[in-house]
Amino acid sequence: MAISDDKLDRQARRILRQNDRGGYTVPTAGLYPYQWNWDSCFAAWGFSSFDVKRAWFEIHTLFTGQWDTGMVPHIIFHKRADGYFPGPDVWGVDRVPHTSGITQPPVAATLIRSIYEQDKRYGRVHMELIYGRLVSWHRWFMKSRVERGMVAITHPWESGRDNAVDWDSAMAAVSTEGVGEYTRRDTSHVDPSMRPKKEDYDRYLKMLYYGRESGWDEEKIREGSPFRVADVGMTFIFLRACRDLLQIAMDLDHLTPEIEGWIAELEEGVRNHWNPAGYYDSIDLRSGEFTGSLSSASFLCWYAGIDNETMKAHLEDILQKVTFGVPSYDPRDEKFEHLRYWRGPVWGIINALIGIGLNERGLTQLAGRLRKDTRDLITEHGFYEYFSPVDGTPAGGDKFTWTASIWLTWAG
Ligand code: 9WN
Repeated sequence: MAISDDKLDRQARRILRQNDRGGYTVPTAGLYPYQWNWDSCFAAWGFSSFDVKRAWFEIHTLFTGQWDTGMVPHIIFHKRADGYFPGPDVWGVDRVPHTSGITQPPVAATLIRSIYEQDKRYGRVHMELIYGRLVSWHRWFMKSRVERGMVAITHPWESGRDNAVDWDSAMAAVSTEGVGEYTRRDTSHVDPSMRPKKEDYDRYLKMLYYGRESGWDEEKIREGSPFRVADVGMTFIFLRACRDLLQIAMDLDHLTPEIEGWIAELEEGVRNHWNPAGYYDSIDLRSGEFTGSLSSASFLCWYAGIDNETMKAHLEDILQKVTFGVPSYDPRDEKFEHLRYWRGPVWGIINALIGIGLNERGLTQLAGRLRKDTRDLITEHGFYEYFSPVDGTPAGGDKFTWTASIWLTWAG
C-alpha cells in the first residue's frame, strides 16, 4: 500500500527537527555535520511551511557567517563536529564562527522572499534586518565574481554540483603536486562509487590550499588560482536572486537602480553562456573554452526568467530517455553515470528550482512531470540525497534536510 501524504509530511517535518542543531540545520546527520549555505536556505523554506519563526532563525544563523567583504561562506562551522573533512582547521579562516573560504549558489534572496511573502506581518522586521546583508552579498558577487555578465566559481564546491562534468576540462589542468596525504571521511559514511573520485578530491584540496595561501584574497585568487569557471547554474541562480531582491527592495521602499543594473548586466551575460552547439553551457575562464556539458543547471533558464525553445526540446528529449527527470547530466552522452553524484543522478532541489521556473513561464506540463517524478522517488524510497534517473535507486545520505524541505514546499 502506498504511504500516505500525511505520513510523508510528518516524516519530513521530523527530519527537519532531527537535523536541527539549535538554530541551524545540518544537511544530514553524520555525512554533513555543519551548516551549509544553500542547504540552510532550503531548510528555512521547509520550516516556513509549519514554523515560520524557526525559518527566520535559520536565516539569521546563516548570516552570522557572513564575511566583512559580503561573502556568505559555503560552510559555517558553529561548533566542533566529527566526521567531516575538510574541517575548520584545514580552511584556516580566522574568524568566529569559523567558516570555509568559498561561497555557494545564492538561492537565499529567492527563498527568503518566499518565506517573507507567506507572513509579511511577522516577517517584516526580519526582512528589514536581512535585506542589507543580502545586498552586500550580491554586491560582493558583482565585484568579485561577475565576469562578462557571468558568475565565476573558484572551486567546484561553490557550484554545489561538486563533480559535475562541467568542471572536467578545467579540473584536468589543475596539478595535484604537493597535496600530500589526507583522510577522507565522506567515503566512510556512504558508498564510494556514488561519490567523487580520489583524483577529484586531490584537486579540490589543491584549490583549497591555493585560496588559503592567498589569505582568501579574491584578487589574488582571480589572478592566479588554477581553476576559474563561469558556471551556468550560478549565473541563472544569481540572476533569479537579483530579480527577487529587487521585489524585496520595492516592498521595503529601498532604492532600486543598483539592483536593476545588476539584472541588466546578468541578462547580457546569459547570452555568453550559449554554446553554439545549441545549449546553455559553462565556460572555462582560463582557456576561454565552453565546457561542452548539458547538465541540469542548463535547465535553470526558466527559473532565471528566460525562455528558450531549444532548451525546451532538449528537456523533452532527455525526459523521454530516463524514468525520473531531471538527470544532472545528459543521459545521451557517454560521460553519464546514473549513480555518481552530479554526473547523472536526479536531485530533488534542482527539480524544484527548474519546476518553479517552468511553471512561471507557462510550461506547466513539463513542470508537472518534474513534480510527479520527484514525488514518486520520495514516496517510493524516502528522503534521500539523490536518486538514479534510470531506476530510482536512492543514493548518498538518508533523511536529508533539503529533500524533506522540497517535499513540504513543492513536491508533496
Ligand atoms: C561539499 C551539503 C553539500 C551540498 C552540495 C553537495 C555536497 C559537499 C561535499 O554536500 O557538497 O560542499 O562534501 O560533498 O554537492 O551541493 O550543499 O549537502
